[in-house]
Amino acid sequence: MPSDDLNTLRNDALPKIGAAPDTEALEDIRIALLGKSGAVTQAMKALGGLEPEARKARGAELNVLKTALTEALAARRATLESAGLTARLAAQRIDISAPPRPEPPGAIHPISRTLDEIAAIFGAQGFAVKEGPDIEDDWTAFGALNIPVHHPARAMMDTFYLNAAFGNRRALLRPHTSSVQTRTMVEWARLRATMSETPPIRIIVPGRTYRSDHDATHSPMFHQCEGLVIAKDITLGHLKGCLIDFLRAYFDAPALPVRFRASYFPFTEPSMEVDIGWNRKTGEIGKGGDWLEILGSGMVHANVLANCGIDPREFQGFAFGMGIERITMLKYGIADLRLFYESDVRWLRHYGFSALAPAMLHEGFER
Ligand code: 2NL
Repeated sequence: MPSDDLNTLRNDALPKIGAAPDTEALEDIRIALLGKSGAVTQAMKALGGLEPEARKARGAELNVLKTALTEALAARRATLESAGLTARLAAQRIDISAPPRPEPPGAIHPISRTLDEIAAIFGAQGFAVKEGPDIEDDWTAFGALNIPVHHPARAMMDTFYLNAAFGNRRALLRPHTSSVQTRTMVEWARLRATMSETPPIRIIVPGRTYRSDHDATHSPMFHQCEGLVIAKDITLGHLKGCLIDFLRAYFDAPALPVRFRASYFPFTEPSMEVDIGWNRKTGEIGKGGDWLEILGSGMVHANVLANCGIDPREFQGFAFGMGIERITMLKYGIADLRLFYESDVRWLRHYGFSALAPAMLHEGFER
């Protein structure tokens, strides 16, 4: 049975704690009981003046009392705090019936639009889109492509080399997306060794490329799209049909004149530039007696196939490459390449495309 004074203290304190109207009042009660000069604290200090036997008994009583008060204080605090939160939530309710402020719709960048259109057109021809790293090694970007170490093409491409290496291969920023085709062929040749049947390679490779070059028509970062088809029976006829269809769909000109002109690339043999008909004076595409170079293409060089582990006596194929900025500028009459990368929202509003009208050219170009 606790001493009378402690009983009184308890019977007085507990209802007060339970009735504390807010956390400030509760804190005042806590200080009055358990603070430095609080009632319980004082009673604890007074223990020192008692006989050992009495001190032990009263000490135990005080501990029980202190625990009871501490628990009551915590319980009341929790109640007050949760009530406070409920009150705040009620007071700060958001009126979701208010009309939203209008947000200006974004626009698809012309480069993204061209990449979407290319994927849609080649997608309809059965091509898959492949991507790969922007940081490459010099074997994957040059060596495998029949461009030997001292070939002028390596210097020609003004490659950005990095102070890094992958084993004994130098790291660089890829100057074209062909390296992704190299990776695809190497992977495909490995897979083929484990399977009785392998589907043909039929890919396009859009992506960022880098060269140390900067003026109105060149940017150190730009975009290319290359394509690659490898199978047992692929001919130059497939190359021509594929690219003629692509160009007529992309420029939305069913009768677009297309010319294949002999050229040279180290990675293809034979190699061809692909020109389209246009009017040099008016810039109009599809009419007029002038030719405009659009693409590079050719049959994949036997050395390239062999470098990637593919037997050139069993397989052959074609490849092509084009500059995305260039064909975008031609199609939409954009004069300065540098504006592509300035992120000027006024330019983007003018030249951008609605995200609600995506490129879906596989729906048909027949007219
Ligand atoms: C151009 C010309 C071309 C290729 C790219 C290629 C890739 C492999 C094998 C063979 Cl892995 N060829 N790519 C072929 C011919 C032309 O690009 O004017 N690009 C902007």
